[in-house]
Amino acid sequence: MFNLILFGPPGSGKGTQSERLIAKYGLKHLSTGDLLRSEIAAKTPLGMEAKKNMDKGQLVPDEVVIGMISSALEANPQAKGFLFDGFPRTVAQAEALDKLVKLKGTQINAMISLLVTEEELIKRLLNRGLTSGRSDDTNEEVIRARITEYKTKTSVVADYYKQFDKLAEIKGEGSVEDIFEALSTEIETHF
Ligand code: B4P
Repeated sequence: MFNLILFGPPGSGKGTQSERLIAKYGLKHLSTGDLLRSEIAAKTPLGMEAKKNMDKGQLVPDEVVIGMISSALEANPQAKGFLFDGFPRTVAQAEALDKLVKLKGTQINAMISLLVTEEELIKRLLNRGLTSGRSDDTNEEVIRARITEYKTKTSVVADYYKQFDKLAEIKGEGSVEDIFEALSTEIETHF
């Protein structure tokens, strides 16, 4: 199995690049943001509770997202590998993921982090908010809160993988195609 984490702040291109990477490498895409938005669309109790955090730009509680990832891993026994997008976002989530993949007899092969300036992130997210219908993309205050959550709780997750020599960093600004090429080159060094 080949398991990859695509990492970066909100708006860094994780979702955009994930779509291309799963098509190229045949990995199963697991995006906690997408899973949460499906729960919201289906108006489940989990979704309604998560929406309160998401609308304020806050992270959803660890136990909720860890439970979702655990179920998704169980539901895909035939997958030849997973691309984790937007997960893990805290050290507790990273530790839980390590245990979950170990139970499956596998491991995380690499984390690739997309580096993008704050100014560019805000521009991209406000721009997406014009068409996405996402309530967390339309208000600059909420976008700034998401970036603050990233700086205080999520950025340390990169250090967690760095200690195991699994972290690579890629410039996330430039054309989507060029970033995809740089990601592909990096991924292929881990096969
Ligand atoms: P996510 O759905 O993960 O949202 P995101 O980080 O904002 O999106 P992403 O980074 O994938 O967007 P992309 O760059 O592709 O999370 C939403 C919320 O869910 C979180 O705030 C949190 O509340 C909750 N949540 C999710 N996972 C959680 C977890 N593990 N724990 C706790 N809470 C969790 O796209 C951004 C825009 O940039 C797009 O419009 C795109 O077209 C554009 N773009 C992409 N690449 C570009 C490029 N190279 N140049 C110009 N524009 C580009």
